[in-house]
Amino acid sequence: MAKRALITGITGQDGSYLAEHLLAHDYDVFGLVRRTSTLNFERIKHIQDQITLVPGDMTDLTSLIHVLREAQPSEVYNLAAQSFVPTSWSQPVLTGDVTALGVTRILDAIRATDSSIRFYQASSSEMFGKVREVPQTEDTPFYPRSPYGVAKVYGHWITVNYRESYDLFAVSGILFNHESPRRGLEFVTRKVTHHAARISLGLANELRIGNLEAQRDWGFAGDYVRAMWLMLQQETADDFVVATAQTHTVQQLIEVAFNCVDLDWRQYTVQDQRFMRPAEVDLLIGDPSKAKASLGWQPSVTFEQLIEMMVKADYDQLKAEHNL
Ligand code: NAP
Ligand code: G4F
Repeated sequence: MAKRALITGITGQDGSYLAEHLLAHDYDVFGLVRRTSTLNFERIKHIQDQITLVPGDMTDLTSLIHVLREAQPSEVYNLAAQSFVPTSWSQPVLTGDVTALGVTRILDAIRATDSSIRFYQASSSEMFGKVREVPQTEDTPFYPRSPYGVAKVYGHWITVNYRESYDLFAVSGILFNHESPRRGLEFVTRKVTHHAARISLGLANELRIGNLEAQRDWGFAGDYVRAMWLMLQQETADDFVVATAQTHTVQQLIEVAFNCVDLDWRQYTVQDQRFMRPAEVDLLIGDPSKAKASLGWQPSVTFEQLIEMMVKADYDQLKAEHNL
């Protein structure tokens, strides 16, 4: 019999890549989707006839219980979250409700319906925040710097707690930033690659940006969903850092993206206070040794390849949209 998996956050960047990965491994894939007045299935429209979408919301425990009863999954991947860091300052209570308490709701729904379900929690390198050591490992203490980071720390520890309290197979993947052509336009990589493509096509004339010095460990989302799946195929439940072990500044990101379209980034980049954060995460760089040793996982796409892939996708899409 085919394995059944439920993905919360299936309409997001990672949800779409994970759904493709599970379909390729012959899973029956169910996706939790919340009601919206206009459909937002852009990232999954190419696989929509191969998956089953079920209505629900991470703020509504009853809906989660119904979804689990209907889908009867053996694996649940909890990717749903308010995931944009700046929004977590303007909507801190909502962020806590969805990104933190949502984890308890789905864990409790699992306990109430079928405690043999294996559970993956999408934890984040944002939990390291003002980093206590470099590089960051599974043992590095957390020091979150945003309401989003604080909510993810809660989600991480409630996952560990349910594993230890109720013997659930519940794991937390501490994933560093991962990007793709499907990344939301508000995140810095996609904002930069989209603007580089727009400027080179004559559709825009500047990139307004915040902190150029922040450093991130950026990888490809397609590689990272493979790590999520591997974590649920192990004999014992454990937590893993997933990262490339390379870090780059936002300025380097802009340089690489603008080089892809033969533009000098300095001529088009304007620093704008509106994109600065009240508290910044200055430096993230992960040590994925444990994932490599135990899961056999390693990234397959370099930073330069990732940015080139994203610029090209934006360029091709804009050209087609504007008949250029
Ligand atoms: P994303 O593109 O922002 O997707 C978030 C998903 O969550 C969307 O499908 C969204 O649905 C859904 N969602 C939000 N609120 C919900 C609610 N109340 N009920 C049900 N669904 C809800 O995020 P992503 O980049 O794919 O990231 C996936 C997960 O990994 C998130 O938990 C994120 O915090 C975490 N993470 C991401 C990264 C990264 O670099 N990408 C790194 C570490 C951890 P709508 O489409 O309806 O909005
Ligand atoms: O792309 P970002 O918005 O991602 P951030 O804040 O690192 O969070 C992402 O990665 C986390 C994993 O570490 C996830 F958990 C989270 O859900 C999300 O996917 O910003 C990256 C850096 C920041 O230092 C920010 O200050 O880029 C800097 N930045 C500079 N100018 C900007 C901008 N970020 C954005 N979004 N927009 C700017 O104009």
